Amino acid sequence: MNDTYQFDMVIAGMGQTGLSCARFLADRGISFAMTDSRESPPMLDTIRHEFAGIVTCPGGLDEELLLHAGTILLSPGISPDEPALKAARQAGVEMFGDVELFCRHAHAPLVAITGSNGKSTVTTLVAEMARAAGRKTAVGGNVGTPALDLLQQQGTEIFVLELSSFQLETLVSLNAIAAVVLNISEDHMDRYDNLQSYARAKERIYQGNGIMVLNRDDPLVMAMRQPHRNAVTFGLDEPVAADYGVVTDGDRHWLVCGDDRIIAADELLISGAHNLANALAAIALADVLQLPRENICNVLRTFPGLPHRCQWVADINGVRWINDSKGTNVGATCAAVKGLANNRNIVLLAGGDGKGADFSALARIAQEHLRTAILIGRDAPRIRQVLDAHVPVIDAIGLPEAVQAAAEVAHAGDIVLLSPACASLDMFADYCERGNVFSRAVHALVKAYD
Ligand code: UMA
Ligand code: ADP
Repeated sequence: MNDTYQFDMVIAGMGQTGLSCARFLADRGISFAMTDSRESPPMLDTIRHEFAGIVTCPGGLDEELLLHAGTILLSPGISPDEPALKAARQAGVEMFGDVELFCRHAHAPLVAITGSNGKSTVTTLVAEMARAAGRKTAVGGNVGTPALDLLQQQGTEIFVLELSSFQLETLVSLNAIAAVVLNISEDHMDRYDNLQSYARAKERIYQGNGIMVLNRDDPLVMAMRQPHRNAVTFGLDEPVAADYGVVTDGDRHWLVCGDDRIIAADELLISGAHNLANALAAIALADVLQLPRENICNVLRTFPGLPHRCQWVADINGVRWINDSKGTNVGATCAAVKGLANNRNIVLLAGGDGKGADFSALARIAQEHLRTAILIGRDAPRIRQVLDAHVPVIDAIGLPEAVQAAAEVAHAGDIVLLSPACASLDMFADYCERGNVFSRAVHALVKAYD
């Protein structure tokens, strides 16, 4: 590489995050170059068009470029353990991600949300609650809009950020006024050595001195409690003191804070025990922001849930079809099945890229709740090994074929649930495309039966 190739920053990754970093740096006149391991990263054309003359090196992380960087700005999808990045770090080059840069420049209170499952639901609930209370709210991070893009919104009073373990790995300047780890279950085991190292990445959300919001039903989260910090807990049992929980009165369940009844569970539009936990976490975070309870409750009464999360698609001949394409790990699929099941009435469509997961927890829900499992994708054989002893298993070559097979085996009263316990990337662009393919195949069935 030419010696003149020296940049204040080298952005690793030319996806959404890389583009947001480039815009941030260009606006501030900071020199940068970009590299990506892929031959054709998704934002390459946009970047070359928007930043004419910028050095872009796709087709492999460019070690020379990285070694000569002042700082490496790392996209979340790239592991810091990539050899070229390790070499640059060993040579003394500083490295962090977009959220670190965001934290150094954000000047409004920040609520931070992580966990293996429920992040986007809780992030959206808190942001909607803040907006309902008339607070100018910017929401983003892993849920969609890259953090740095949020800085362009003028007059923001509250930032609500969903943070993935990847984004937390290199973060040191976070100081959220309230932060939560919703739960920990296995995910991204193709990137972490074990569950402990994944949990350690998540735990980084509790840096700083804000209120720790903790899930008391999850021992791995409770182990993160720091004794000298202010903390509140949430859980599905009766709470003590000013913690959040559920009490039962006759046949009604109430979401409460201490003795204070906030809302009855049957008033919520989102369903399943996991969503009660999500609602409690959102209330706890909203209370730190001192949002009026009236606004909090109105949002809980009207929020229909996000697309591709246990989303109703159709009822056909007494069979209900549900799209939970965002169920991308074993914990999410178990929660979705338990939340929806009534005896063994679930026909589960699962499979895809398991990200190195251990699928054995699916055996228990299979025994209790599944009529049949229909499998697609790369890791179908590994899931079959776990399920075979407990439930009939059918292989399908694609999702439309899986929908056809499900229509043949489902009985009236059953639920056909797409909740793959896997990422979609072996067969689809993302979980949204997978969910849309499912919904289209189900709607085609509706027409066929008309
Ligand atoms: N990639 C390469 N080589 C590279 C750079 C990326 O192969 O040099 C691959 C990654 O392995 C990944 C994909 O490209 O499979 C995207 O990586 P990226 O870092 O460019 O991702 P962005 O487009 O910037 O999107 C990221 C988040 N994606 C990931 O962390 C993988 C988005 O979360 C997030 O919405 C966005 O930033 C804005 O903050 C998505 C996600 O899947 C929804 N997150 C994971 C999850 O929720 O499980 C963590
Ligand atoms: P994330 O952003 O963490 O992926 P989402 O809110 O998008 O979480 O929900 C994704 C899926 O995870 C849902 O479709 C559901 O299957 C499952 N899920 C949601 N909340 C929880 C929870 N609190 N515990 C376990 N599983 C959950």
